[in-house]
Amino acid sequence: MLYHLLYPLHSSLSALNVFRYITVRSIGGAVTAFLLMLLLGPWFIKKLGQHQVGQVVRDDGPETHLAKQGVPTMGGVLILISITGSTLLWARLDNPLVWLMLFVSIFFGAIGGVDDLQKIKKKSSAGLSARGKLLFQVFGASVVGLFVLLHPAYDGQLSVPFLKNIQPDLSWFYVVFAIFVIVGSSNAVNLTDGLDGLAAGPTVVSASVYLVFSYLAGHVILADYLQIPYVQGAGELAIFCGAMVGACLGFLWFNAFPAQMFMGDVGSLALGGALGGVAIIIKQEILLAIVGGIFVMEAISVILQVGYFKISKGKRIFLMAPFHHHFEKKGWHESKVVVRFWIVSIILGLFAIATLKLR
Ligand code: 57M
Repeated sequence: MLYHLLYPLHSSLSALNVFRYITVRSIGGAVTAFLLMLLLGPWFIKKLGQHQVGQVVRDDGPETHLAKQGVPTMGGVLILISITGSTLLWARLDNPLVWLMLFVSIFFGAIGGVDDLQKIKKKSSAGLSARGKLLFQVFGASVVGLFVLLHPAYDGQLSVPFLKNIQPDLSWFYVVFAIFVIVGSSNAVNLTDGLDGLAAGPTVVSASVYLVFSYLAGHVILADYLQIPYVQGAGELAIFCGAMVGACLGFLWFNAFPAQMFMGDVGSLALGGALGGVAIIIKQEILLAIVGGIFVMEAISVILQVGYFKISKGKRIFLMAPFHHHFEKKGWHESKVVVRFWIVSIILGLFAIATLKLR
């Protein structure tokens, strides 16, 4: 919005030229979202408490989690408000990619929000049915699928990190792949969100990396130089990613151990869906498995554990899945697990950036 309001005045006041730059607006987006979280956080936590929007904690998990009963949840609503408000303020509103990403995050957030409200109302850890949730997620991701199907820039080719000359052509199957990436990413972040700061930290890292890649993908000269796919208008998604970084850092302020609020499914499904959406739109799909390696690892731990549990009729690979519970059960303090997962996430993020030059 600021671009449309202030940039046209640059001929009278040359300082307003800065609103042309994506770099400046991305930083503006991050700082605004962060401040929104910080300023509204205490009021929001109080409101959640007054309306008894508290977490229902399962009693079959690590014992330390029983103390978390009643911690205000659905902080994801504030994350979504900060991301949306900040993006609307700093991004160009004539860019369809920005609106598509806002739609994806709000739609996935709404699915999670309904789930959270049902759990709170029933005072149980069971909300929407898994099938119902998946159906809505597939529907939301199909909107992106339809976009890439109809948009001439998306030809079904995949970008493979390190192997820039190999671009497998998925043809029409790319749409199914896109839906899989978005739904998978949304659920993987959701599974990861089980310890204070565990989902928000790696999301900050992933969104930061995608901020850089969005900027480069939208820059015709840099994209060509680095041999990454050029996507017209993708640069504006750097502002959306910046808003995600700022909002998650602001959320971490309150979610750091011991958490004053949880994000709820409204936050985790939205953030995961948004990361998957950006990965598809800027054509850096496979990179998500590297940048979001923590989310992938958590999801795989659940698949392996549940699969083995069924085949072996009750035996387990990990002490408990998702993976983070395994370390808690081994006696690691929650904060130790979280910080170590962050370290791995940062290393993976740096590795992802390195793919720009390595091949
Ligand atoms: C939701 N939700 C947290 C909070 C957060 C198939 C199965 C493995 C699924 C999995 C599952 O349901 N995962 C997704 C995880 C919950 O947090 C809420 O949910 C939101 C995210 N969706 O924002 O609102 C609890 O997580 C803790 N938490 C924090 N800090 C945070 O910042 O401490 C969350 C955020 C909160 C709080 O305790 O109550 C969750 O874990 O429930 N299921 C599981 O994760 C369960 N695993 C399991 O049953 N494993 C089995 C195998 C055979 C499937 C096994 O390994 O034996 C575990 N979850 C819990 N207890 N709580 C185990 C039992």
